[in-house]
Amino acid sequence: MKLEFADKRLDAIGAKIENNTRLSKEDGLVLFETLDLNGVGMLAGRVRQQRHGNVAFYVYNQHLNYTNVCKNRCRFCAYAVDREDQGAYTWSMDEIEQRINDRIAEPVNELHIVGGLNPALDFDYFINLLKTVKRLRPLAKIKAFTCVEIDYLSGLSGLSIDDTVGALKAAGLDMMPGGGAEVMSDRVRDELFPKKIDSKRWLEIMEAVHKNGLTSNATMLYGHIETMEERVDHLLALRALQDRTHGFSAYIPLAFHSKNTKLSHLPSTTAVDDLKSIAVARLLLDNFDHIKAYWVMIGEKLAQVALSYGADDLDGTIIEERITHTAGARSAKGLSREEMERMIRSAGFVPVERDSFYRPVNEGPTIP
Ligand code: V47
Ligand code: SF4
Repeated sequence: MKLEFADKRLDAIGAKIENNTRLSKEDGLVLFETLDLNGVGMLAGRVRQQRHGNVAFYVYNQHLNYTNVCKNRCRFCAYAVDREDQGAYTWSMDEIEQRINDRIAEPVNELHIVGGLNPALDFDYFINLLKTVKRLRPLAKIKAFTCVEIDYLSGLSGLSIDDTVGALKAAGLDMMPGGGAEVMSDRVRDELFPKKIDSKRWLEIMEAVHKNGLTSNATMLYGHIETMEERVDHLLALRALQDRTHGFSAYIPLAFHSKNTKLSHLPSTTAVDDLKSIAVARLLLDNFDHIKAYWVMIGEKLAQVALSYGADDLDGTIIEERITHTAGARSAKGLSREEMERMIRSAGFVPVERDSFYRPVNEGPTIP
């Protein structure tokens, strides 16, 4: 069926998608700049339907943010503190064990583990962390550490990136989350996160990780000072790396939350921008299998709508998310499996609980 667009520039983009012609940077800019949100959504919804039919994925997961002490202190981050600040914490192995044991009766399939760059921790801490989690949850997958942490751990261990990843894998690492790239622009980095690794290093580490046989996700932090061109360049850089490695599993746009950050004067992202960020990604990232609507950041209600705008995954049930909630997110702290499935069903999709590799799981396989 031919789609009708309010913005006629979408006709040519629609024709390209129909003919499996890759979209260009100019197409990406049109998609971000057009006011025809529904037009972009129809295109993305159709691609999503072709790839995944009526299925919408979610994972039963638990977040562990092992420390909020971070030497980078990015200007957009409300979560990180200095060691001597009130509220600074670093979990010992006993505390990590306690947190996992608190939910041991629940069928957690994935542990999502990230934290700050805390100079008080040595490489053994990270190896023990993975081993402890694996011992308590042998059947769950561990998705841990962004490229920023991997770079830091390579410095701590004195090992190459390949050997660092090898040591973490041997201790239990199964895959990597997508954070840390923020927006791949030197201009934005200079202003917002000058101490963090640059985009060249992020891409280099991701490439090494993929070549070491681990899959990962990719993200983009949007809705602060970035331009539309910087957004498109970021997506195209991810697409180019994916052409080489095929190691990315999902892409997740992350809506900036400004509360308690050095950018607290900036307004929240709008629903239109949130939906467009999902839909444009679905169209530009033609070599990514999955696009996630991260309900923690855009709220449960908009995440439901996003399933019709290109997203096929709502991420997880998530227990105890800290990074976005410290920055003012008003979404729930976690959702039950029933709530997740109700959200998906009432949006017109069929829920499929998955593991970290998008394999469907049956009820409760991960309780040791
Ligand atoms: O890299 C930090 C972002 C990321 C703020 O791979 C903020 O499955 C919004 O990467 N407002 C960490 N965002 C989270 C992340 C993630 C989340 C869910 C799933 C996956 C996955 C990965 O959070 C950081 C940074 O980009 N962040 N501060 C803030 N104020
Ligand atoms: Fe540290 Fe990550 Fe926060 Fe930056 S975003 S200050 S690297 S915890």
